[in-house]
Amino acid sequence: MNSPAAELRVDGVRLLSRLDELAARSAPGPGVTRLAYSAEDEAARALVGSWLREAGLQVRIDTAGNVLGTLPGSAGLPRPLLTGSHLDTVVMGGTLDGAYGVVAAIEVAESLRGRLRHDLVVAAWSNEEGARSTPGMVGSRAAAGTLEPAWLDSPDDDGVPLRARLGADVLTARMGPVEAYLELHVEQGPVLDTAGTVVGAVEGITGQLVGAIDVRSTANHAGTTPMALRQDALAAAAEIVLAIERLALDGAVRVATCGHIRVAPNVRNTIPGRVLLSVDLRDMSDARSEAAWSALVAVVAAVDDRRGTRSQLKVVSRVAAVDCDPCLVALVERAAAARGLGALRLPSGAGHDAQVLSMLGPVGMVFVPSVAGVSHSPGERTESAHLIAGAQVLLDVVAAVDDQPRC
Ligand code: HGY
Ligand code: MN
Ligand code: MN
Repeated sequence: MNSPAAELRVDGVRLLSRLDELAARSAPGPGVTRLAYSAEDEAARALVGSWLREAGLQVRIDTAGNVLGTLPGSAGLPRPLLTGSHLDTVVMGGTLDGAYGVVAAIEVAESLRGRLRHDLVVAAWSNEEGARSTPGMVGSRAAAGTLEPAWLDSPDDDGVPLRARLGADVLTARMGPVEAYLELHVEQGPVLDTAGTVVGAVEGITGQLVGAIDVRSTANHAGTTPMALRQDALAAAAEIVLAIERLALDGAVRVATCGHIRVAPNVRNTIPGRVLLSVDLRDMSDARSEAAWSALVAVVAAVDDRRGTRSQLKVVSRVAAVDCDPCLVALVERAAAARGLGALRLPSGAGHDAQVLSMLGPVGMVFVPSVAGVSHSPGERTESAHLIAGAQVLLDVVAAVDDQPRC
């Protein structure tokens, strides 16, 4: 790069107004609901595509639904710099999770146009959140070449397989190696906000084991069936939900959650005959997540014995914990200091496309504080000054890696 990044500034006003524009691409209701492959998701991706073109990038949508903008570099180097995040949200999520990293990446491309030796690719990864009980990080996994073909044919909550949403050649979305992947994201936890520190230099990203439990029995009449003759699938599931929580409370795994439940036939006067539960286990040690899952399998077997239910458990997806590249962690700290911003090293308790993209090259993440640590909720919020500061740090890190790819 032929000029110090110090003189370069992102357009903070445009960054904030674009976040508001994206927030409006949502289904009705509290917060932002922009599920992968929904009309709202399509609208957001079209908007981002127009912003990328406005910034002078060549735009394409790959076979996994990733929106990719490319800014050619001056030196014809083999491996591009890659930055971005995702546009899809959870149900009733916030305005920043994912969208912030995409909008900031466009600002970075706008500011660095004509100044980079490397090509710069800006990405909006598809289906990071795992909408409708699909495995998450679908777009980035396709890019990294780690999308499991079997996932393409398993129906989601609406009975639609990924293959029907993405087409047959989704596996051709695989990308080549990159010089570095950098992602800017709100922390989604309380660490930076509690410490009063603006920038997080992410050291590592948590591993995840996502499971599904199908608890089956025989539905029966709620009025005539004596308690001793019941096989209540929901009462059994309630024990299992508490056992999931207990795994984390007893320290077997960092966090454990059942966030999604479906009951059949789900009517007041019928003893439930079937319950589907989700399991979300997270830890920086993949071995601990696996051991916690094995412990849960044993608990479910004991519940089945006692209650006469019949449960089936399966691992839906796994994503390994990854360490961010130490050079990039140090660069984030240096870029923050150069802007007079405090920085803190911390792990990410949330999963991110970056952990999947570590297959393509070194990854780094920049966090900014989430007020009260709230995320995946309409209450998700970050101070405007912090949003702009984070984008500035991302710009500086991209410029620094372009100058000096290896520390
Ligand atoms: O679940 C996660 O951590 C991310 O928001 N997909
Ligand atoms: Mn999320
Ligand atoms: Mn996210």
